[in-house]
Amino acid sequence: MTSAVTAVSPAIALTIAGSEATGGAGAQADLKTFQELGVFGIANLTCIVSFDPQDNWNHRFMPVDQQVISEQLEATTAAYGPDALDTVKIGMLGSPATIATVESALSERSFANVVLDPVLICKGQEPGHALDTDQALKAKILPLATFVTPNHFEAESLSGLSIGNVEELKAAAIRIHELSGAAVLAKGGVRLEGPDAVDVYYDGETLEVLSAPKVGEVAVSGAGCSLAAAITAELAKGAAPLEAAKTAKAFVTAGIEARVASNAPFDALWQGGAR
Ligand code: PXL
Repeated sequence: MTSAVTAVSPAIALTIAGSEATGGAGAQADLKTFQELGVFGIANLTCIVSFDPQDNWNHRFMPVDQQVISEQLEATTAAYGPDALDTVKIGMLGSPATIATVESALSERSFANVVLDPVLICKGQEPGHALDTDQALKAKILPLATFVTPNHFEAESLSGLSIGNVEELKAAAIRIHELSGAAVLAKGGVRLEGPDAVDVYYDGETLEVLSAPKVGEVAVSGAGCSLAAAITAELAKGAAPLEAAKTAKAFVTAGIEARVASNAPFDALWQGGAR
């Protein structure tokens, strides 16, 4: 049914991501970020993560049935054609099966902007717990991405390089661009020493270091998700990739400063911090 067109239609963005029950990370962070930046947000869920407070806040992971993931993507892409919805963010996929389902949906219709937050592990998880998932993400989703936002661990894993300083972070960003063809924002975060949180942007032409004073030395839940979601929102509104990265970094810095205290091991970023 068609209703009267509103005077100003917002840009639209889709996140294909997991739910993180406490609202810090995942699809919830993405939707709050989209809304805050004036973008109509859509979330298609891949899994539900419920931390276990009885077991050191470990992740309880429940995948969404593959058929149900396909149906969400079918509904979304039918409701909004390529002109209305050309920007998608990819967060936690969590299994090789989900990666295959999402790959086929992405291949059926081209998106101008595919922002990949290559969630390999979450804070507090052991690296390498799901090597098959990591490998499938690299093989199937990374080549489809137009923008990738690896954190320190993910940048090491994707590039195969070890990263101990900004020069090494630059080398990793360049390598990941060569592998993917995408614009890359490689995040040093609290993992690199020094007073500033340093990220490296590289798109094949421009190499730029984005720097902001660290807000404490402890990671905040939702920072990575919100950064990639803010880049997604800005791209959906028509920003150039480097501008989107700069706006997103400022948004996340303000959100970390205004973080919400939690009994979980990490406080949660507040997307309203930039207001
Ligand atoms: O922060 C990475 C992340 C992304 N998506 C979901 C998560 C997490 C970390 O906990 O649970 C659903």
